[in-house]
Amino acid sequence: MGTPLEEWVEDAARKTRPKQVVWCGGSEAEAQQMVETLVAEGRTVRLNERTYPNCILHRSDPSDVARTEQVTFICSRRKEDAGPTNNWMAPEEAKQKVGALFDGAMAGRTMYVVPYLMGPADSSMTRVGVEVTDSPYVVVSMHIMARIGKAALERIGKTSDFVPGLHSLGDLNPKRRFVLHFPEEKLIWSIGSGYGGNALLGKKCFALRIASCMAREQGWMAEHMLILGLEDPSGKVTYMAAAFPSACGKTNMAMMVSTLEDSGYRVWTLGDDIAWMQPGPDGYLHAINPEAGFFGVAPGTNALTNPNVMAAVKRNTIFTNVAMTASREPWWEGMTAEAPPELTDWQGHKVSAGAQGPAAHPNSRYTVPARQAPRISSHWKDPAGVPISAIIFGGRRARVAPLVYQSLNWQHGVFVGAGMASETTAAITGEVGVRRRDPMAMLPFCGYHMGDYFRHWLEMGRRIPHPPRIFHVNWFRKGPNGKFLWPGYGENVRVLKWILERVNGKGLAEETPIGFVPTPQGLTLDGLAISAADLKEVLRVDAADWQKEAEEIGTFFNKFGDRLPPELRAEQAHLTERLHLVASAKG
Ligand code: OXD
Ligand code: MN
Repeated sequence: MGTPLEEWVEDAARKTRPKQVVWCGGSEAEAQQMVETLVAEGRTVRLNERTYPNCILHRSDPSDVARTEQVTFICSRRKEDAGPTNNWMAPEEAKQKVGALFDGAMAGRTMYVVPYLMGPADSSMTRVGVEVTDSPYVVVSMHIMARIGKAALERIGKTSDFVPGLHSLGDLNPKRRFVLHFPEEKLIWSIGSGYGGNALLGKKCFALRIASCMAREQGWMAEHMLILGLEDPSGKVTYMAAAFPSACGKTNMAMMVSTLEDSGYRVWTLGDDIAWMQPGPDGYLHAINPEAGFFGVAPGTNALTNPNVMAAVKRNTIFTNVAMTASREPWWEGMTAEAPPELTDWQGHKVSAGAQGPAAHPNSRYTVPARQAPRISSHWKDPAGVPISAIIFGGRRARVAPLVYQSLNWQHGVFVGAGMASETTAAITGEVGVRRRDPMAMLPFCGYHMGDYFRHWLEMGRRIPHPPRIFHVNWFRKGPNGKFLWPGYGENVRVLKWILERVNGKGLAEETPIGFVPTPQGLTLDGLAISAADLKEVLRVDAADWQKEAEEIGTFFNKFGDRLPPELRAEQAHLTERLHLVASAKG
């Protein structure tokens, strides 16, 4: 009898029938060998070794370029435990139907066994996973995104304390693509896709969907949040976590180069996508970044929007579905003002200037080690995590939501997160620019009933003696002319500075029906060219718009039936009441 891990791997091999099984240790030599394999397969090229040392460009199957939520399932025993926002399949049916697709799926291929840690090796918040996969691209990506090898194996030892993840590319046919989560068993099965969010099982599948279930059972939180530290002129660093839907700028925000550096406000990076948080002995909510790399959206990234990542991706980086210049450098729309005259597009076709359509896929990505971020915080691997003083929710809203507001208290903050909405982006397959409710930016990632998830948030608030203050931001509000009102990027530090002041009981604010909104004097605006009219507009709370919003949130809440915590229904009623009061005072 082998260990539970050995037995599970043997089972997986018996089912998928690979020609060989290779255990991965995470060494550099292993990564290089994997790159050789990828290059030989023909969809991967090495980039300019002088300007982009140790960087590769991988071109995925054109049908496999984003997360596919329609084939992502929560396979809980009871349908009602998956809730109304998840696709559900019965575990037995899933095992049968998708099990059949795994039969012989690795024939003629190599099965790689990747033991990995989510979190620093010496943290009690860290959890272990093992992914078996037939994709060398997944292995090289996991080398960057997680901590692979010995430390994970040592932690598992003879126990069954690991999250198993079975992955195969299958035949890459979207009709035979499934991403399955078994929350009771803490098991993941993914077939038919090599795309990051579907195939790097440590990320969305484990660190969010399965971890959200573990977190609820064990009294912690697994959230779709970046983590950053804001240093003030005294040198004190205040930590904040922020949740935004996919491709709404979390990586840019986490790596922000503050435009207030000269006055002593500097941003430190800890994580760009996922935060695991647990109350610490000091009574604060502590966060770790379970990942070790960033899987960021390339288009629109440039020396202005994210100079830090532009420096970071100059070495040891995997580019996926970007375009390539004649000198074998990566390129994407928005990287430079003008496209280079000659390009190879994301599908490997030569295109010339003025060609139709983007040369890089709108969801093309870079995968870069976190340690390469120029402003990586010295605490990013701290086993105790960092104490979080502010939680920030945000979405892409052309209207309604002001630049920033502070919730009235934790319960109201949970309501703000639960009612969040955003316009969809290219990170998921489907229509772009459609507004959808995306509570806490977890709509695609919560592994259980969202009504219970809201309840867990409320419960956590009661358990944290010094809970973070909760805010909402919107960098994307537009004026009547359709132009963005706020410059964004490094200027967003002005909003973070206000948040910091509010956390410290300062910061000028007006109490509105939706919460505390900065007064125009409350924001530090020196050196910023924004007209008084635009400033007023970006901070404006329109009662009529918000009445409609409150109604829509109410309708959305109906989905959750009696699993919606009554506290949230009460918050919605209070908001409506406050809006009425303001409207009648004006009228
Ligand atoms: C991501 C996503 O890749 O949210 O982080 O889709
Ligand atoms: Mn994400």
